Amino acid sequence: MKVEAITLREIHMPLVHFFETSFGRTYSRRILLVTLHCEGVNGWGECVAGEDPFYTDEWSETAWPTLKRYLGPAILGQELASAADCLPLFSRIRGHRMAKAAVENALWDADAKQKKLPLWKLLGGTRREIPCGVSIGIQDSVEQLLEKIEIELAAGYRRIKIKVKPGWDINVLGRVRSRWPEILLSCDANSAYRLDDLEHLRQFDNFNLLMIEQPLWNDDLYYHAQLQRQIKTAVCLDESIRHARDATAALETGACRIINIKVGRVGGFSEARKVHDVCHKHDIPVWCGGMLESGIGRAHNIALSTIENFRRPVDVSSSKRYWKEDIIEPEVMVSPQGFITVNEAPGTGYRVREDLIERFTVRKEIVKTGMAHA
Ligand code: OSB
Ligand code: MG
Repeated sequence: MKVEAITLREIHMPLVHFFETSFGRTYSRRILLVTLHCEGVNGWGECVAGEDPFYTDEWSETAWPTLKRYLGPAILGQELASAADCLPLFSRIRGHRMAKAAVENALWDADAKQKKLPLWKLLGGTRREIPCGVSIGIQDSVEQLLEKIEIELAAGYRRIKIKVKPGWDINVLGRVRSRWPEILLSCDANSAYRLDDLEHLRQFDNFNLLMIEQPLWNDDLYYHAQLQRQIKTAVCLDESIRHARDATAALETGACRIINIKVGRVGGFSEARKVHDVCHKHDIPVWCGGMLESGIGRAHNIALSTIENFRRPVDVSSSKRYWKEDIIEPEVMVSPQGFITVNEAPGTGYRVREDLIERFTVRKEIVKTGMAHA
């Protein structure tokens, strides 16, 4: 596989409904797309960095120059036997895992297309049916949240996760649980609490939650280990897990009992697999998180979720929950039983709608080697 040219694009896509977490509200996404032009095949990747440096330090404006000046030139013109061959070429570049993942995942996509294999098989997946959950943001009122949950349960989703923060937590969980005592329910704090809040966090144990995701600092393992020893609810780490070494440290110190894998957060499919394998070895279940992706990133999350130890419902839900029109065809659909089914089609199994992408594009640049220019 040889990358002859790279198209970088920024597209704007308004969300059907705003999404609010403990760090803020998003109405519209700015998404960076990477297209690798490889000897007649195009590999597509999505950079999941946010509009602001609130979830991680990476954001849209750091990803663009990192891709253009470092990651793109590092792979252009190189003969790559497999997608993972980009890793040593990126090793000098510190951090910027979401930008790296966009490129590595696009290479996997190109490789799968060239080999005429489904991406999920190339990744070593075995599952054909992926159980899906939804992540529901903070709403203007509890009544609105209950209404949303009702809609998602009726649509078949198998797990409800709600976003929490101080002032939107115990009261809200109480209302949800009294209405639905039996559903699989979890919550995500996106680092909204401190260990001083221990007595408050203990109250989460009253709601039979599947987990509490990232209660403390975004970069912490140590205090999560202290917290996990003192609460019954399983802690799930999201932000804190940047790579397989973090996963090992988290599991060996008891900082969590479950891990959310986001392929962008850990720097691409290769590292996501390693995190998966570490967890599998420790008999710790994982599930695939979401970053309000367009269909391109969503299709990659689906492929990843077919791997064996993805044993909890994933935050990958139907395109129509996010977008009026998605940039892939068919759009992602979830069955009335709450599953996404993967098929045998080569690549992701979804066609990229370049016409629509062109309409959504606000900036575009082609990166080529100096030689290709001459
Ligand atoms: O913490 O899981 C998170 C979205 C943006 C940033 C962080 C998170 C999320 C979600 C959304 O929970 C999941 C989805 O894509 O539906
Ligand atoms: Mg999270």
